[in-house]
Amino acid sequence: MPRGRFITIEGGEGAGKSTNADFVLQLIKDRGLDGVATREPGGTPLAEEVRSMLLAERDETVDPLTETLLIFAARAQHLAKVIEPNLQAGRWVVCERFTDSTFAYQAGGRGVERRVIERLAELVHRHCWPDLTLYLDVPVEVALPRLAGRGLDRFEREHKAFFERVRAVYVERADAVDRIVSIDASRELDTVKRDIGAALSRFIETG
Ligand code: Z5A
Repeated sequence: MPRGRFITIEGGEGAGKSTNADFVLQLIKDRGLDGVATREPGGTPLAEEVRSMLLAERDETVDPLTETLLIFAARAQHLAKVIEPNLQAGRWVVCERFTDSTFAYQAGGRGVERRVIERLAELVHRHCWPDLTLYLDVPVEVALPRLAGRGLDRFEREHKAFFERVRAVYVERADAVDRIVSIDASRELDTVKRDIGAALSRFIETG
């Protein structure tokens, strides 16, 4: 049984990750391939509990290293229980967010040293990096209004400069890392989906 492929969808809040995750999974199934969709932080009951801890508003400020370690703890569980078993069973895994988010939010946003994240990634998933990452790029001033009218979590309450730093790291990684395909997600949803479909087809046919 050939190993499945690991596809991640990345981007800031309101970029359209959830909106496009099912679409990506459907494209994969349309090719006759088996696949599952999941997300981070979360994806297992325990990792979803960690997610709730991370997103909750609280009086106590959360130390950036604590936040980073919690994210990697959830990731280790998610890898062990969902990502690896499905890849080994030949299924394609479509995951909203993974370690590129940690570089963007914890290094870019919070100021955690990148080498800390590199070392944790080495420890937790040295042999399991995404095969393809679809990075949905949206300027902060376009993305934030998309969230209007819904309750905001601890991250979404951050100031604009935080989200600008997050985006800068994403853009830098999209330039530097071959597996990351940047898609302008500020356009109409149909146009974004067309580009996602094209990137996925290229990957399936050549990758
Ligand atoms: N986090 C972290 O810090 N470090 C890590 O390593 C990881 C995560 C893994 C929760 O993630 C938080 O975890 C996240 C970072 C942190 N914090 N924040 N903020 P999440 O992925 O669950 O949260 P999110 O990014 O906030 O989700 P989101 O706001 O729902 O974004 P989205 O999934 O990209 O957007 P969406 O729900 O698909 O779309 C939002 C709205 O925009 C919706 O009404 C859509 O209909 C609309 N939309 C989508 N695309 C379009 C286009 N093209 N045009 C117009 N409207 C659109």
